[in-house]
Amino acid sequence: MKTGTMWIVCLVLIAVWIAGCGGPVSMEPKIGVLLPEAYNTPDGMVLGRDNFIYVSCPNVNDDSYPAKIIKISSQNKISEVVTLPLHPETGKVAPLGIDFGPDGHLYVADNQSMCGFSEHQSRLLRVVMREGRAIAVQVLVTGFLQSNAVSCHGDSVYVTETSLDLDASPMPSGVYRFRYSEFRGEPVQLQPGGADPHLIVKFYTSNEAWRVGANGMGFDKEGNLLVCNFGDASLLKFRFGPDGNVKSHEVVAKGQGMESTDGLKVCPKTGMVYIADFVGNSVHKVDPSTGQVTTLWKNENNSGGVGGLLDRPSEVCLRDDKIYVANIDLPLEGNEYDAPHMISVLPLR
Ligand SMILES: [Ca+2]
Ligand SMILES: [Ca+2]
Repeated sequence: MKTGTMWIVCLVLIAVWIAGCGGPVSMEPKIGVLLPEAYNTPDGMVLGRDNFIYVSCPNVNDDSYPAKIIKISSQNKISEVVTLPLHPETGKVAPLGIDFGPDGHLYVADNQSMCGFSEHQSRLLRVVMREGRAIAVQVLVTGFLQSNAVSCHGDSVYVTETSLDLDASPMPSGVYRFRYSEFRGEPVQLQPGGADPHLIVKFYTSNEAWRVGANGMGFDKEGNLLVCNFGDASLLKFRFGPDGNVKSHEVVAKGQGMESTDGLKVCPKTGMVYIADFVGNSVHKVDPSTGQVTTLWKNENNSGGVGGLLDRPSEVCLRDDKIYVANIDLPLEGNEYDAPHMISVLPLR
């Protein structure tokens, strides 16, 4: 080998070694948690203080298996938290959004429209926890059309209502707020159609192809409310005044590669907002200070979820240095419900 060629070979080897040490991390999703048929439809997720991820499994894709909440250990092992009791009239239950309250109990949206019931039968439930075990399930609020995300913040629990009127165009949706102190006696019964005083935020979705409104939700470090408008593929921010009422409404980001905005999580360290994009089979990061969207991963529709590819992702959850992504795999718009059922993982960046 000539000296010049040797030098080129050496430089190439050094470049490969440097890339291997400090190059970009592969963003391709992997299977984080392979779910058996008993947990065939994963959706809402929240990280507990015990570092378990708590996951809602409405199991609407194969409801011969009852709806459950499960939890995922740091070694990605599955255990059951609770089997949810059925709605007394519909005979179904469909847990979606989930969050821990300051009392250590789980607050869970039961979205009856997932089971075909859209006569204001959806609810907010509380799973009473004691020493890591579920000991009771209480009905706190009834009368939602499509209760979806749940966020506990301060003295209240917030619930997104994905539609306030299924026939209206553009379609209204919004956010309800309930003080924990209201949950003493009988369940709160909502007035329909946006008339209830618990409704603090209302906005519209103009995309007629995806008539899906308020969806994922969270709070930033300053206590501002962040909400996804699914059909319009946007992230909204609402500020509160000193009286606790919402005083401003701004669009943080819209589009820029986002085809829908489903579940979200705010990174407690960086403030970045991570969003599952159900329609786009992708996961995005939004910088709320600039509104810039970075697509962290995207794959084609109907991937099957093979090898961890996204298969209609509906929710994200952040743990350690990973983004967990629940693939709800609903058979809509060209997607088939198919095995594997799973939670994907991506490196957090
Ligand atoms: Ca699929
Ligand atoms: Ca699948």
